[in-house]
Amino acid sequence: MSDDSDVLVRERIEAELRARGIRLGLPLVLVDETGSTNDLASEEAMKDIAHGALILADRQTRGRGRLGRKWFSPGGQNLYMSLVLRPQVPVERLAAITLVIGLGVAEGIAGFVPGVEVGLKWPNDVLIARRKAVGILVEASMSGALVRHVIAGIGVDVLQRSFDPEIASIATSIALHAAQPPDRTTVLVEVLGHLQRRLEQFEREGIDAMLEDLRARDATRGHRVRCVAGEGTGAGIAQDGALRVQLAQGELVTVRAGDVHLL
Ligand code: BT5
Repeated sequence: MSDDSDVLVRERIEAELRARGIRLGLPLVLVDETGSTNDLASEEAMKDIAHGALILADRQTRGRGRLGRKWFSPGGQNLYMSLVLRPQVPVERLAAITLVIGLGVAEGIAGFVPGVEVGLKWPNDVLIARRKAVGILVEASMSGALVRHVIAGIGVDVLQRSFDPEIASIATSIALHAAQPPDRTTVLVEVLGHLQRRLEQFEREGIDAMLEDLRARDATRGHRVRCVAGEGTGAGIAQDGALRVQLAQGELVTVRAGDVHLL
């Protein structure tokens, strides 16, 4: 199966964002290639680039996930982006921002795959039909108890149809589920629109107002999972954004860190 590809053009992205009244994503820095957009974004953040700025790359040579894991980042096909955010939220509420971003991205891509389940796998994956299509890597820069800035790195598999053997059994893309594969710019603008709405809501109200929507997309609920505490069944997202798991031995635990695997 051959992969589709398209070209990202800065002027077109900026024009579409402006036409839709979307401020998130501007200013935009677009590069052909970089190591990791999260690193480029953190350099820009140190130079005081504005809240909402977007660093976007056609491909990455050292795309990364959490704990130094690799994010496959071939050119021409997917979105590799990092937003510089200076969220006005108390530091103790910041951890939930990964879920908020996941929700915004899920809503942004759902329209391209009608009738297909777009779910969130706590804490940082968006799944299409239960396979990973999006990874999110949030890195915060702190100064004491103050949040200086947050880099929200988002990788979205858009047009790619065949994956490296290492991830072939777990990864998917929008194109593999869409009747008509969208171009990357259209997906980017849609995702940024939804992200802007959810991030503004998060600053205003915390995650309370979106708990119902988060829970509706929870891909672990009622499914067998393995988490740091052991194996069990996903028992829903808690009020503060943590994940509850009903362990096989009977205990109900609250998971706040680490990976959760769907079994
Ligand atoms: C993540 O980590 O899922 C966060 C990935 C964030 C990537 C974005 S791209 C823009 C920005 N710049 C960066 O350098 N990173 C961010 P984690 O939960 O640790 O998952 C990593 C795992 O996802 C890998 O070990 C693979 O199993 C799988 N994986 C790697 N590349 C993938 C891809 N393209 N599509 C689907 N799954 C992939």
